[in-house]
Amino acid sequence: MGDLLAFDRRDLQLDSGAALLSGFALQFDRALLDAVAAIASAAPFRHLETPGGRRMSVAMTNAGRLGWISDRRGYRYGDTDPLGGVAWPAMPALFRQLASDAAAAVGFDRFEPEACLVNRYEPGAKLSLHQDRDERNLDQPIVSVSLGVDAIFLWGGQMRGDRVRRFTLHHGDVVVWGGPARLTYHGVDTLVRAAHPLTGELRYNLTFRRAA
Ligand code: MD6
Ligand code: FE
Repeated sequence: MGDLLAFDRRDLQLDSGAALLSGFALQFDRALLDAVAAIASAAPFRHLETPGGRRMSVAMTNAGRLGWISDRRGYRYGDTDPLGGVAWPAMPALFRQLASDAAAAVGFDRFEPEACLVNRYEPGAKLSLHQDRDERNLDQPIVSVSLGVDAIFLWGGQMRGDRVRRFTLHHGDVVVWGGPARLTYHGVDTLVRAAHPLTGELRYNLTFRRAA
C-alpha cells in the first residue's frame, strides 16, 4: 500500500487500505451500463439462494473467467453459469481498465481482476454485514463501482460486533479496499425508493476481485 498519490480532495480514506473515490467512474457511466445490459442478456440477473436457504434480495450475475455463486452447498467461484452451464460473459476491456486504474489510484499496482460480480438492487433490497473471504488470494484488493440510485454503505471493522460507519455511495463512486482493510465487515442498507435518470429505481454495483 503506497501513498494515496492520485487522491483528489473529495476522496475519502475510510481506513488504512480502503478509500472511496468520488465520481471516479462517472465519465464511463453509460458505457458501463450498456455493458451490464449486454452481460445480463447472456447471463441473466437471478436471486441466489444462501446456504441457509434464504433468497437474496439483491439479484446477481457475473462477467469474467470466474463468477461468484451461492446455493445450498455454500459460497464459491465457478467458471460456468449454473443457469446455462456455459462460461460467464467475458469481462469487458473497459471494466478491466477501470478496476486496474482505481486500484492503482489507492496504491495497489497491477490489479488484474478475473471476476466481476454484478449486483442489482431494487427498492427494499439490502446486503447484510459480511466479509469477502471466498477468494483464495486475499493479497489482492477489491474494487467496487456504484451506478444508479444512491445507497448507504455500511462500513464496520475487523470483527462483526465492531462499530459500523455509514457512507452514501453515489452514481459513479468507486470504493477500493485491500491490505489491512481487506477483511473489513461491510454491507449495504435497505435501498430506498428513488429514481436515477439512467437506471430508474435500480442501483447496480460491480465488484472486481482476484478470486483464485
Ligand atoms: C455493494 N458491495 O456495494 C455491495 N464487497 O452493492 C460489496 O459487498 C463489496 O462493495 C467487497 C468489496 C466492495 C464491495
Ligand atoms: Fe462484499
